[in-house]
Amino acid sequence: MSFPFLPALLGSRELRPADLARDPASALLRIYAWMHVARTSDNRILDLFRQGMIKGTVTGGQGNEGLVVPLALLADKATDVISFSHRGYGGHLVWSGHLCDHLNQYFANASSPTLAREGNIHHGDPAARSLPMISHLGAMLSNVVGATDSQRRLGRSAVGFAFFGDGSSSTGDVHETLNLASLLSLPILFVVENNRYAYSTPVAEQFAGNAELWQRAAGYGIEGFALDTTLDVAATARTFAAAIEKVRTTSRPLLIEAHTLRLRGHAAYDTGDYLKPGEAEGFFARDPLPKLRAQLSATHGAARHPSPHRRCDRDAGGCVRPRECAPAVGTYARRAGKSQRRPSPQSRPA
Ligand SMILES: Cc1ncc(C[n+]2csc(CCOP(=O)(O)OP(=O)(O)O)c2C)c(N)n1
Ligand SMILES: [Mg+2]
Repeated sequence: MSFPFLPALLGSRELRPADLARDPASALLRIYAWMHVARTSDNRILDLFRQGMIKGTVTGGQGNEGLVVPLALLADKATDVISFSHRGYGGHLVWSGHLCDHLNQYFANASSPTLAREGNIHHGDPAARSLPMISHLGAMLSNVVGATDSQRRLGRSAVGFAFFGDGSSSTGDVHETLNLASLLSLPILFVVENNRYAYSTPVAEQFAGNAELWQRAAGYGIEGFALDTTLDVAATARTFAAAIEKVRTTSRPLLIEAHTLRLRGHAAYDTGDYLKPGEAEGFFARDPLPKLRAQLSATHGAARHPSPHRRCDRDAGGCVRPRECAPAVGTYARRAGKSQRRPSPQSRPA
């Protein structure tokens, strides 16, 4: 299948710490572009679900882009290992493939990354060390530990990225894996996506005495800290860059409690009727995307560039206009026709 070219603004999937120091405005524009395309397409996926075109359900990453996008851009995609949670759609876009690959996945089309065996967010890119997420919360963490250990034994300076939610943090798998990673001194960045809810259960009903999850790090003999990813995307990216560097060089695990948002509730069916009056409005007021847009508009407007939002939308138009040939983008596309394609039962010899 022939996919349209990626818009120019999405030409790079990489972000080096030096980019943030040398040219912060264009580094931020790159982060914004990926956050924007993640938000726009996540919203579109929700619309398509409501039109009955997607089966099962969809768990959106709206509100979580300021967390997953900078981390996915900063990771070394040639060696690192990652397993996104069900809020990691923006991270999948950065790590693997073309937007159309991901839409094929939601539509369960035959040419989807999982060859239509799985739907929605339950996929990854194993050949590129993005381990496919499964429903069983907490279960992916030990896989990240195993795959990262394997990379290190092969002499590669890999870091593992393990994402899990505030609710998932209560599973036994999470505790076992944090303990083992510390014992074996493995370079894993454990990221708790604390959006303050698990389904309709608020954190106050999940942990005794308003526990701060990052403080659990001490119990495993590792470092930890909390970070609000909704405030200042540039500061978040700089903090993540330093954290990744530390984990890579010390080979010690690190636990980050990342405060984040779940703007569209748990899943497509969530009406939010359990929220207190005004609570949803409070979430939207903390949304990092409009704040980053305003910040960049001020910078780029002053430099007589089109506003980043308009530039993003203009470029993203290329995503929906078919072109003649498929460019080599992303890892799925590079492997197309090789390991990803298997004969259908009908075409197999009897
Ligand atoms: C071990 C396990 N228990 C329960 C579920 C059902 N379940 C799916 S998502 C979810 C809520 C998870 O909350 P959290 O970890 O905070 O992530 P969030 O959805 O808020 O991003 C639950 C309970 C599951 N998939 N796996
Ligand atoms: Mg949660």
